[in-house]
Amino acid sequence: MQTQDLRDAVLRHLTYSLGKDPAHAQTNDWRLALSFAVRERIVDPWFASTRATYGGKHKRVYYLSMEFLIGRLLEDAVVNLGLMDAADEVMSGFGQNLHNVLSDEPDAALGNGGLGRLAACFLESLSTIGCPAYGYGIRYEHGLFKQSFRDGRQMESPEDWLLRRNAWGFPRPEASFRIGFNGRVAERDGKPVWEPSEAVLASAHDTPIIGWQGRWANTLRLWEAKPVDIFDLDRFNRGEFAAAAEAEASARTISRVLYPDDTTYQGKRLRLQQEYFFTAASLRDIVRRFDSEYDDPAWLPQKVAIQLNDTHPAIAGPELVRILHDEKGMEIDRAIETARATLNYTNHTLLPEALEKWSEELMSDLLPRHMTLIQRIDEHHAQEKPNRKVRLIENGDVKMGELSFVMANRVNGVSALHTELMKQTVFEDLHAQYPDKIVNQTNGVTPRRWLLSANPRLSNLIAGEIGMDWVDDLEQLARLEPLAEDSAFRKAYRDAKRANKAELSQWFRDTHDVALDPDAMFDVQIKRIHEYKRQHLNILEAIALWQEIRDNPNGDWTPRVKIFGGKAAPGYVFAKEIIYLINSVAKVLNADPVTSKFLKVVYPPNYNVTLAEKLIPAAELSQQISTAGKEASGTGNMKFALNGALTIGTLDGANVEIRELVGADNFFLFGMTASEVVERRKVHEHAAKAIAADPRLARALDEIRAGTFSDGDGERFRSITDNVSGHDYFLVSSDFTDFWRASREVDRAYRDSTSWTRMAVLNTARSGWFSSDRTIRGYMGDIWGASAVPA
Ligand code: CRA
Repeated sequence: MQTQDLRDAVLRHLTYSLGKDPAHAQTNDWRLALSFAVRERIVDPWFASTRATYGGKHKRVYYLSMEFLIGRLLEDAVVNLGLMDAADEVMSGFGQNLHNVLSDEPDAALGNGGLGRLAACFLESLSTIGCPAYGYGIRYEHGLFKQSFRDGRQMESPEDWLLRRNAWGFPRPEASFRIGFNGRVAERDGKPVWEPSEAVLASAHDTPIIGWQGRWANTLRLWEAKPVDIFDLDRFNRGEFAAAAEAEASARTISRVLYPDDTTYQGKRLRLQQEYFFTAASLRDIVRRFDSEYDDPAWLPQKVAIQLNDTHPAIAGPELVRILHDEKGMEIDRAIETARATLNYTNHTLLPEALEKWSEELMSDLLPRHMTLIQRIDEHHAQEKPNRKVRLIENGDVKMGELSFVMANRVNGVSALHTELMKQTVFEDLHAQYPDKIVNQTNGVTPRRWLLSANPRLSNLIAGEIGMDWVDDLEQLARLEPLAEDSAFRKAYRDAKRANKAELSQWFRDTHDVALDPDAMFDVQIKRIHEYKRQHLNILEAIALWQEIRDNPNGDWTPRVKIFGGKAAPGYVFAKEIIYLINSVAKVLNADPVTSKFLKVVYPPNYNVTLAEKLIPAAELSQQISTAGKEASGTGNMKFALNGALTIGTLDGANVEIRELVGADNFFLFGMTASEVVERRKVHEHAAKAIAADPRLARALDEIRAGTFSDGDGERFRSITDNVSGHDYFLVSSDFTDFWRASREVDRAYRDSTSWTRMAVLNTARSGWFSSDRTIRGYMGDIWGASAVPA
């Protein structure tokens, strides 16, 4: 019945929504027809969810984020609605392959990395749990750039996910707000009023996000920037064609592109405009919805919880105060208190270069009223904490982290270690003043996407043993634990991994023309390229290993394929050098007839959510090797452990919790701790000392300097070798020796496939805690005071 209905709906949409004759329909048309047919089934639960929220006067959660790295949506929706088999049958009936149809969808990359992907997992968990929530962000015309390699170097080209029709967004031109910039603060009846001199329209697009089993759906509302006046007809008529469209172009610029920086912050006017644009539109929408139900703005904190995803929406503090005070006439200190009781802030990084600051000059120019309100908030804070050291404005800069902290009811870190370090470092003084404000909520990942749909072989195996309850109660995976001792189960588990590896190898052959040995260990490091993540440590280890294999080609080596994936921010020169080095090393190693059967390095370009979904299920070793104290949490690390890859890692971010849960015996630990790192940096010439103590490291560096990977040009990778042997802030040299030791331990462990599989099973069985459902329940209880609506 389900199949018949779905078939009819697909055909109906192909014909009447897309105007295509089945005889001439292309994959893209079938994909859109299926998407519309599936979307149709989301609409009723979506409306029902909205009605239930209004009817029960439930508290709503609003997640404000500059980034939502959602990837493809069709498969998510099909899986959550339980339509996988039906869709497969229907598509085959039309002579289409469901897998090809699903793969045709552009990967919506409206984010850079972990922070954006976390937001996407959270939306899905909020819907699965049935917590009334909205995600608010920007509908970038171009998401994260496309990466390609030319002669080993990163090239960037614009991403174009909207070129083909987007099946998921419902445009809501009626939901538009005028967002002002610049101008001045005037006084009317003795009260300050902001009179902006420029404005753009924020126009909404809604995407329903359906939870597991279609019980609940929330909304992701993304704002598109449009001109207030479409077009200057006078100028056009005067023949000034380009000038006539200028206002439009400049308005649209605001939602044109995603800033491609990950954990580095760029102080650009456009960035601040983007931040204010989406924050102001979202707050107006939130307040409008609140006003439609309640008369008294004092009720706001009871009915609304707003989460600021990092400082990017930090302007929400002064903006909400402006709305409550300037527009609704609430007394200023009460307005500050009310806003503060409503807002919460998640910190995602301690890296100083990522902590946003805006010059007072820019802020006063672009948002003059907000600048005066920030001063007022600063005073309010001064009265509250007279012995304070912290100022919101310092050396001519507004500090957005401090502003967010002061304006938040709760501030959270994203792993236990990160939260502790927040208390000890960036927010030490503020934490002393508000000792109850900082709480921890360790990140999580949605098991629907990262296990059930990305890894059907493992999911089926699990389902055969413990049923399907784990899908929305991931700690049920603990029931697999005894099976680690069951040789038949281990074999099935190993077979599933082997089949995933074979499939990935086939993909590499088809798309990149490289042959991988599916019996080699698949060792994967996929994440943004950043010095603190230390992809250069990993490639140095590969060089050293290659040298040893060459010395002893008949040795008993454990075959390995090292897989890298990740983009570098276009302006991050050092990260791009690392990419170039990895590709250059890969070229030499893979062409070596003697060593390449033991060691290969591959680096597929354009790593994104879709590629992650292919790589993670096939991975056996997960590289989580950041300098301790630098990776706030990581979420890839959780996806790997869940899919049965063992971690080689430092005590950083959520690695610490992963190791605690999966057990120290099932985790390859190496490297300095966060406090050792701090101490080590004080050692004079620490890098030179580490190199002098480790001939392997010295030799690997010399090999680069000799030009082996650069056609004899010894200068090409000087920036890297100089850094690692010189300043070496991220302590690549100091951690190398222990990384080498742990890597060889991995080699030994891999050779005993029984015990390796046992460890892998235990990783899966003990990763249930890393579900984003658990994280969201934590936010609901500790931060938002929100509840799920009973079904
Ligand atoms: N780059 C952290 O570095 C963390 C995610 C999500 C990051 C990761 O360790 O897992 O956030 N920080 O919490 C960030 O974006 C602005 O800071 C990240 O994605």
